[in-house]
Amino acid sequence: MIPDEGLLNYIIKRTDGCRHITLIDPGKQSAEIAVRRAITAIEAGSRMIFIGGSTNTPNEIVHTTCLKIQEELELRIFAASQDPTINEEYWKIPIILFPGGSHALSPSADGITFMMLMNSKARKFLINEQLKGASYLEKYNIETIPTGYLVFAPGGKVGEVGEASLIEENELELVYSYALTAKMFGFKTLYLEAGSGSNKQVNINCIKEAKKVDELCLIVGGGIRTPEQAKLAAEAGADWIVTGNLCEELEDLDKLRKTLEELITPLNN
Ligand code: 1GP
Repeated sequence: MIPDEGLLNYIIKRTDGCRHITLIDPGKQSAEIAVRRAITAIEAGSRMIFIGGSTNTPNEIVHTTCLKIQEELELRIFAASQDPTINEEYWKIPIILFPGGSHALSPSADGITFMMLMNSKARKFLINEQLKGASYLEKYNIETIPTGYLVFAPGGKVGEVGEASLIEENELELVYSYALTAKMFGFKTLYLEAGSGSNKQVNINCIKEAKKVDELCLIVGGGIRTPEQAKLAAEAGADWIVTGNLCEELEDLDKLRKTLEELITPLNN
């Protein structure tokens, strides 16, 4: 659901401190489970849902997952409209496609991280997949969030599949140049990625370096599992923290709620 202030404004505003994104991989769970996880994550304070992850998930599965989450959010918004103690806006949480290419799209999504994998060696991830997907996004009126995507060592599967020249933690000048280039291209957000399931989060000095470029909203993810790691990234300048595996591993929804609350609550304090 698109918040009243509009999708891009909602994403890039800086008044809230650091916020949290839950990444849901529709290839790893049924749509019903994805809905329960998304709702629990929102109750715990997560303020955006990314849909993506596995390579080659069919469009149909991605679409069903987006649709079912949107239907549940509509119910929550309706319930809130009948209850003066609940703010409807709380449930207007964007469902955003976080694709690995021009596949895995859905007209039910509110938007898409329209990304350039800036440190890829492959034309495919610099411009070709974007060319393939552009008409679809126009046809279904899916809002694009212009995003620079940088993969840091160790990089994991995305580093490998995306043929990235992985950025090492001491390459601070390079990070700054990438961030500057992202801004000059007109990207609104820059996603600093260590790779899903990585044993190392993006180095805090790299986050600080990217933060030196103003007007870029920083999304940081990969390997973040503890409140301490999330807090470090937030203090270094992340506007959004993404966690994926952390949520996928917790089948019990009460545990998921508690774990996410412990990670998200300190981000704004
Ligand atoms: C992957 O940055 C995200 O693109 C999330 O990574 O699964 O390690 O949380 P994790």
